[in-house]
Amino acid sequence: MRRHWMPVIFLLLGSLQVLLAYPEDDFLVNANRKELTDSPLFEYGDVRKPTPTKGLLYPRDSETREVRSLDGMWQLVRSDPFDPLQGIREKWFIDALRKTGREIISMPVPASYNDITTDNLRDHVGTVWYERTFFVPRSWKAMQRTWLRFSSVHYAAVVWINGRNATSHSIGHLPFESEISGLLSFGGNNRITVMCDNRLSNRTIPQGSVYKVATDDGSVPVQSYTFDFFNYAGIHRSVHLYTTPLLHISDLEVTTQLTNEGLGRIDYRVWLEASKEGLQIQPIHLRVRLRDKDGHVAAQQINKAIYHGTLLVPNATPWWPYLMHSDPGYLYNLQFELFVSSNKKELEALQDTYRLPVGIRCLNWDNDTLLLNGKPLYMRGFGRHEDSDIRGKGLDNALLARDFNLLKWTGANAYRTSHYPYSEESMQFADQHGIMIIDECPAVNIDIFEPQLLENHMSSLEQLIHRDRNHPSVIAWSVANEPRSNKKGALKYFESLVNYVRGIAHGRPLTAAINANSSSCHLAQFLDIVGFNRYNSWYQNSGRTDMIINLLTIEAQSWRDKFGKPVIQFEYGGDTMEGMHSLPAFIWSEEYQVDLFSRHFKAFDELRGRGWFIGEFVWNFADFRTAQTITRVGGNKKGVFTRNRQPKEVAHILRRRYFALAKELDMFGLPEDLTVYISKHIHNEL
Ligand code: GCB
Repeated sequence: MRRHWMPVIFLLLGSLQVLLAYPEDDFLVNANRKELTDSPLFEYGDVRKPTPTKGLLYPRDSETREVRSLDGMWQLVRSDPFDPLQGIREKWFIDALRKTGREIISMPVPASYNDITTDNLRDHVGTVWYERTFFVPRSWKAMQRTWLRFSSVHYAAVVWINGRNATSHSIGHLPFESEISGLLSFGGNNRITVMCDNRLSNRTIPQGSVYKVATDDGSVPVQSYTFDFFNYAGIHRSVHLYTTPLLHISDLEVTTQLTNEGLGRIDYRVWLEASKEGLQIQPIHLRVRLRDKDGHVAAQQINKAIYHGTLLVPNATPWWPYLMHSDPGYLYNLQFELFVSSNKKELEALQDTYRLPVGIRCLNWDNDTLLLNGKPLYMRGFGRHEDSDIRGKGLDNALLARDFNLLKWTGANAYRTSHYPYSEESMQFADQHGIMIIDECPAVNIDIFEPQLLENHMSSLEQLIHRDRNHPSVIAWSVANEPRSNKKGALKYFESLVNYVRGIAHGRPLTAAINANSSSCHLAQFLDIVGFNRYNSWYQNSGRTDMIINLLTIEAQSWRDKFGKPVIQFEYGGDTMEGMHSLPAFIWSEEYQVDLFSRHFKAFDELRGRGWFIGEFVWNFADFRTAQTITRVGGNKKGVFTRNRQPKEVAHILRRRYFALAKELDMFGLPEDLTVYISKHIHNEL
């Protein structure tokens, strides 16, 4: 009898816990913009540091691990926008969602849910519930642990397996995982239920607010936010099940160095984790083997009960960015093997294997420049978005491959993950193709600086750095995009934030994309690289491309004079309707975009000569969806490519510049199709 009641009590306690962990008041705040004009000065001494995340290695199969995807068609029901937690109170997770009697919608994973249906799911505010079933093989029960890993759910998620709470997470675009061995039916069918909440508040990263509006059909909650991209939501990236042995490698950290003589150095650290049963297993040896692209062992080490060390690699092949070397993106394979004691030979009882792609390179910076493998970098690239028709922010490998082909076609060597962490698959692609990444956390347009926000902001950076620290492509962390850094509250806030991030930055400089002025910004002083966003001849002096060069060079110089650090322009551009032409140029026309870019190029060349200007980033790579406003025609049209990834006229001009820079800086030959035959006199000119 007592046994019979146990699961019920457990479930009741479980849902109470979830409800308590869900502060409803945080979301339904009044969006009175007057309240947001400046924030009170908080004392940050008491801000709790976020608990560091654990694990999170990208799921890879090996001799000792299996990976299964839970991607595919799931089922979705939406909650009443005015009662987003009804499903928790009524325990929708206990049984199949169809038992709720609500409309069931077929929903692909990964994808944003917003643009899949034909109704107002697009603008839904609050929670939706996802569900699917899956089999777990019987063989997984013995001597294994099973983990459930989400690569990203936006914004917050609570997860149940077979009606029992498995995990929860908030902050979109970041992975989370949990062991679910104790919740599964091995050899049977299992049900996974996910509640996903898209509401943004003053404390979420990024911020937003939910308020009520009176419509013809009664009042409805509406999400407002100041950032300029659509707040897509849902299970945005892949969901995996994976197994590990009872004692396994749970985390890895590598840093690399390279000497002038070509000696590579890899410092590594390994974390192990054991289940209760695994505690009896005695790890004895760790073998770390570095293999080159052809599979030859380039270095190795066997440690007895020591889980950190250094590999030296004579004549290492360095990791170079695209168009800085003829073989960019060179990756080794670093294999970690854990052996346990056995009566047999010492390396016979293999317990766990994990392989990590590693690029050997060194990154340094000073007050003038950023150096990769001893060479000063000049970054030519883009701000981007994960955004496409129908899928929204859902991972799409076809789109990813197309985007990288276009990046390389333009001759770009870098991009910023504006304004949130991009998929792990895209980070792996960047490593492989030699594209440098300015890795940005999701703190876009933050405005009201308060301690709880700071804690979440710290956590978003901790999770980002933890996820991406082993990628050679990551050359800087961006701590924010366009925070209201001229406000009083920003000073203490960013001092605390940057102090915290310095301790975990893992050998990368800190930067941010700032739109305050150099005279009033409270953030730039804490950074290693000053990045600014400025829309000359667009938001300022619209229609006047003849005012760019002076204003831009004066502004860049002012950042330099005040902070004495390398400077990058992270955003410039103008909205352009594909196919709209005007001679002379008129704003929104393709000619205007060309003219605006060309004037910027001239200013950049002037600034490059001054020795501390180290990068130019276009806004944006492609057109993207935004909230509905009268300044956006179907979205933001500042793309060099359309949302469908076809070039506007300016793409061809930008390509000529980026390849000209590759030729000038790294002596790369120009692609043959950069120009078309015009006449025998001008064929070879750029
Ligand atoms: C900015 C923002 C970016 C916007 C862009 C624009 O400063 O950083 O998110 O999309 O301006 O086009 O207005």
